[in-house]
This record gives sequence, C-alpha cells and structure tokens, in this order.
Amino acid sequence: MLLTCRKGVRLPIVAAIATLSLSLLGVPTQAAAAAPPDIPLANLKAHLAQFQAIANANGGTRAHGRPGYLASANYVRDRLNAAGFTTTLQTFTYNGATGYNVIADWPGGNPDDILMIGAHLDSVTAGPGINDNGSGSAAILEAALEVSRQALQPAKHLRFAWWGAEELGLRGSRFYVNNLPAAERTRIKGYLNFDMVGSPNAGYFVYDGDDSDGTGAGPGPAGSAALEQTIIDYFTSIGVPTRGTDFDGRSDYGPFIAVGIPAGGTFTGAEGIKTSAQAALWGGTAGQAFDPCYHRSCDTTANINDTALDRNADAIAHAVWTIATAAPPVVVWQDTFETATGWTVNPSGTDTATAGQWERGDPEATTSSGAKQLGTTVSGTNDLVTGRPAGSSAGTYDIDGGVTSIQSPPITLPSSGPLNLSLSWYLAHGSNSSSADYLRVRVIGTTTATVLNQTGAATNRNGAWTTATANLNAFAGQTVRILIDAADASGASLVEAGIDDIKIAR
Ligand code: PHI
Ligand code: ZN
Ligand code: CA
Repeated sequence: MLLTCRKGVRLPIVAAIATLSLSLLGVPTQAAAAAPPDIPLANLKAHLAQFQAIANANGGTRAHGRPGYLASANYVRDRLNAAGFTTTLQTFTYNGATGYNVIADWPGGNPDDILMIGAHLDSVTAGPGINDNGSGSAAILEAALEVSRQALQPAKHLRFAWWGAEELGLRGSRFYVNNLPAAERTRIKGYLNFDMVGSPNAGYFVYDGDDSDGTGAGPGPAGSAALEQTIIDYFTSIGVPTRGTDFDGRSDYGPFIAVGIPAGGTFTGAEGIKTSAQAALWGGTAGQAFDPCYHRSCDTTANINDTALDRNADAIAHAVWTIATAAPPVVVWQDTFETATGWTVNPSGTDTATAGQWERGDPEATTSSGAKQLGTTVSGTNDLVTGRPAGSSAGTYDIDGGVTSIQSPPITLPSSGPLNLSLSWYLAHGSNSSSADYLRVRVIGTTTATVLNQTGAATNRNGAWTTATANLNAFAGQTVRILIDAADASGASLVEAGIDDIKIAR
C-alpha cells in the first residue's frame, strides 16, 4: 500500500516555483498527486459491510423493487453528495416496481469528452449480492471518493453510475442509454463496467473488446481495444496474468456498445468452473465455480476474495486516472473541405477518367438501387466527391473511363508521435462493378502507407459514411502528402466515392 501523502506532496523547489507562476498566470495546474491511487481494501470492505447490513435489515436481499435496493442507492448517493459529486436518482419502472439508477457527475472536465464508470447495485432476490455486485459497486464508489479526496481535475468529465435491475435484464443501464438525448450520447467517449470483481475462487478476466480471443461475440466499438489494453497494463504492472472474457454484452456495458460507445471492464468469474490451467495460472480451486455462491443466499461478505477485490479496485483507479487525465489529442492538421486548402486534381498528369473527377463541393445525392452519391457530408456543407452534381441519372456524373486522383497540399508532421490519421469515406457501386474498381487513400512521405484500399465487386454497394484510421508514426518529422484515387476500370460501372473530415492528431 502506498502511504505517501497525497495532498501534502512536497514539490522540488523549482517545480513549486513553476507551478506557482503558472497559477499566477491563471493556467490551471494539475496537482503532482495525479498518480493513480492505491484504493484501501478496508474502505472497500466497509462498503460491503454496509450493503450486507442493508440486506439483513430488509429480508436478506437488495433486489429491484425491494426496500433493500433503495436503501443501497441512498447509501451510495449520500456518500457521493458528501464528497462533492452532483448526483441524480433516475427512476424507471420495471415489472410494476420503481427502479433507480444513481448517476454521479464530478464537476469539471471537458463536457464533450465524458468517461463513464458503472456497476450494477441490485442483487437477485435470493441473497444480499455482496460479490454480485456489491463488489463492483464498492470498488467504483471508492474510486469516486478517491477522485474527491485528491480533488482531481481530469481533462475528461467523469460520470459514475450505479444501475438498478441489472439482474432482470440490464433494465437500469438500458433505460439510461435509451433515454440519453442523441447529442449527449455522442459526448460519452468510453464506458467502464465492473460486475463481480471479488469472486472467492477468482480469475482475472478483462473484457475482450478487441476480440483477440476470436471466440463468441466480435470486437466492440472502436476504442474498446484501447480500454482493454489500459486495464491489462495495470495487471501486467503488478505481475498478475489476465485472460479475456467474451464481449457478449452480458452486463451493463451491453446497452453502451449497442449504440457504439466503446467499453471495457473486468470480471473475476461467476458460475463458470475454474479449469486446472486457470488454477495453475491464478491459484484457487480447479473444478469449482469462480463464485460457488453466485445468485445464492450465501453471497455474503464471507463470499469475497480480498486480494481479487483489492487488485480490481486498484485496476479501476489506474484506468480512470490514466484515461481521464491523459492530455487531450492535439490536432496537427485537418481538412473539413469547407474551404479550398490547395488540393491538386490529377497531380501526376496520368489520370484516365473521362467523367466524375474529384472535386470539392456541396454534393448532390443520387440513388440507383439505394444510395449512391451521398448528398450528406460528415461535417459542414462540402466534401471531396467524384463529380459533385447529380445529373439526370446516377450514371451521369459518376466515375467513367479510368482513374481520378487528387493530392493534398504538403503536410509537415511533428518530429515525434503518436500520430493518428482519421477520415470518413464511402465507396458506392452498382452490381456492374468489379474488383478492378476501387477507392484508395495513401500517405506518401519517404515511404508510402495505405490508409484505405476498398475494391469494388459485382454487387450493389450503397454509399454510407464510414471511418478509417491509420497510425502515421513512421512519418514523424516528414513532410507528407495524402493521395486519394478512385477508379472505374475494366468496363463501365456505376462508381461513386466521397471523402470528408481528414484529421491528423498527436
Ligand atoms: N451480469 C451477470 C454476471 C456477469 C458479470 C456475467 C460479468 C458476465 C460478466 I463479463 C449477473 O449479474 O448475474
Ligand atoms: Zn448477478
Ligand atoms: Ca469475442
């Protein structure tokens, strides 16, 4: 346990003067104590004892619709209010009973860049639910209280949530996500979920957001892999091996990934049986469930592996501090195509297209067996498009006769990374297309990187904006150009393409 002082950190004199002068300039300074904290196990266990006492006083359960649930919600909310959080008790109805979500916002941070952390607070009716999910509830509560103790000023806005009625089908988290206004939904850039993190016969599972295991459900929304890696990094740092657990939506992150919000989390196992390989990896008992009291009356304070609970709480703190206090990416270069920035059509002079050449403008929509050229852009009014007008039919201003290309102005990249390019694109074609047709985006410096290479096919493909990303670290310090080309080759086909919002961020 790290017992060094958190608030009264003694800064070296030079750092102290630098900090002082920054504060005199009105520049917000982040206390040097932003290192992820070590969450005290005793605090976690005190919360679990309170959840147990609440169950004991309310018929042995903290289930949806029972008084022990609302008492649990009030316990959590009172502590957050006392710590300076702005809390809301969101109500919903399920199965004829009122359910409650406790939502707690930490004031400050970028309101357009929200990190959410959640856990379900309800138990099943059969028992007090101390591992499922007093453990996750206590762990995120203690992380929130530590944010307050440190007076953390993260770059991101932090929002913690305790969900009701998870055990009846993710009811509280579904209600929350489905009732978020669309604008608010897009501000939530990540969601971390903790459901069962103190299983007595614990495994150390991290949600397989990148589907590197290749089992069950596929990968989560873009960004889930990075959340997974941040959590794995912590366990690696303490020498605890982890394994993936399928990202199948069997807990409150399900509604988040369903609307495209990246998610991550940990899990120490439920009714599944620990294999001998897993017992060799982590200790514990092979041939026995990770939690033999899963959904039973014996899921009490005696049903907790202290080491697992402590490690997971520290992993949560590590993830929250790392993600929320990371310096926001700086845009190195971007083009939204709203104004002319010096792109050159046919830069090599070898283009063969006879129609549908790249141009910047306000695109007109065409349809032919579905959307082809899109009349919508990703931002603003203009994009880069192959033949801006609609013409009298979809085939009028599509690409014809060969290749059309367009090249960006020179872009000077900073000498160190990380450098990440993102862009939006679509390729649309009719069933008369073939693999000879394509849309390609390359970055050209001393070497060439292919960002996108989408070929056609003899099927109908409708236009739909999609994002592509590429790492440009290899080009750090170089002056590069982006070259975009598209082709209707090898026989006339209906081919349309568009590009918008190219961004390089560090
Ligand atoms: N949500 C289940 C248990 C569970 C937790 C399953 C986490 C998978 C994962 I990952 C329950 O509350 O019973
Ligand atoms: Zn459960
Ligand atoms: Ca999977």
